[in-house]
Amino acid sequence: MRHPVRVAVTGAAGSISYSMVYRIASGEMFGPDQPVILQLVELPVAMNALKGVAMELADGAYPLLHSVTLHDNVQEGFAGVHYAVLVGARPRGKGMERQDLLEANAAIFAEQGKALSDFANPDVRVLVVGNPANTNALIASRNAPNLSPSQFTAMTRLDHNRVVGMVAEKLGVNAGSVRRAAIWGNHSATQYPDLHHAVLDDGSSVIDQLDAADYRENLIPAVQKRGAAIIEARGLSSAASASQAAIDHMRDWAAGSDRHDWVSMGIISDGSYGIAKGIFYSFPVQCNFGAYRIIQGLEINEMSRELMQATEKELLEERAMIEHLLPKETEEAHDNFSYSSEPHKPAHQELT
Ligand code: NAX
Repeated sequence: MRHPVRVAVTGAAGSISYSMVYRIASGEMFGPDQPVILQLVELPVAMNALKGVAMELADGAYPLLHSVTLHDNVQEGFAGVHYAVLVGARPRGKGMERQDLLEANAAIFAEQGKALSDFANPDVRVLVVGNPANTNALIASRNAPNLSPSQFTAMTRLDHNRVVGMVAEKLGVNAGSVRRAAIWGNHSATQYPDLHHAVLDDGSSVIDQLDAADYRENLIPAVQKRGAAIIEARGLSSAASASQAAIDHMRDWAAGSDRHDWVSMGIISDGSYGIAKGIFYSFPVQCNFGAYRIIQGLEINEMSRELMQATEKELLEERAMIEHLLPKETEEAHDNFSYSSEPHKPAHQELT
């Protein structure tokens, strides 16, 4: 039996986590032969609810669940972790401006980045789910001087899965047969779901089977606004699909993604496709045992360029709003980080 991996989840008593932690315990994130230790983190006010989550984890009698610890602070909650899924974030309150929201989250994610840097396993891999996810990932990584920015990612896999699901429905095919979709940019309404390179299992081009006006005027906005549509229908935000996306993201990052397909991840921009360095921007990537690699050399047409730049602009604006809160000393390292294509070992294999 392998040694267990330590997995921290923040916001662990919230809706997304309630759809996720049981699936981590059953092996869906790290595989059916990988035991896990769950280190669940919540705000002090939610510790009682978190105890309930832990009771249900015990009642699931999961063979892969080595142990569960509960924490009301990240310094203890992140101790020794190999993976961290940062779900908890400050939601937008009444009368709160975008700047207030960014600043409130900057304080949370700065503390979390620092704690990861100081207390997590040096090979930790971090997924930021809590919104605004891309800029929160930037803040966390800039506050983690002992870690590489490539160890931080923001979740755009839900957007990726959404466009795959929608186009599959439109073309009357199974979602599993749609490959090479891409999400560019921010996890927000400016994101660009790009189907220009997508193919079906039989090798046929997806974009050739779509009506160009329908793609631009209906499908792209439907993906961009899917979160709002779910809130409108359900009265609650997406939780099951968000949890699925987090599981897909971490599983592919840790174990490798399908080599015939791409996935989308919000990652530190290295300047690929002319996107400003140093922001967390979603690119199409392939993963190979703990490392990701941006898909290079794609032809970008005028429409794509325009949409990729619109979402880049929003991320640059978000960064400008919290720039004064970013530590200066990590700026140069961030902008000049070099991505090693040498695959890392999965963090947990080093333990065994
Ligand atoms: P909930 O409000 O149900 O749960 C959030 C939980 O986080 C609460 O239990 C709260 O006590 C806890 N929390 C808040 N601040 C914390 C902190 N500093 N440390 C530890 N715990 C903290 O929200 P839920 O529906 O689970 O959504 C969580 C986050 O995911 C939100 O920010 C949401 O906007 C974001 N989402 C991101 C998505 C993505 O694709 N990147 C999609 C789904 C979701 O909208």
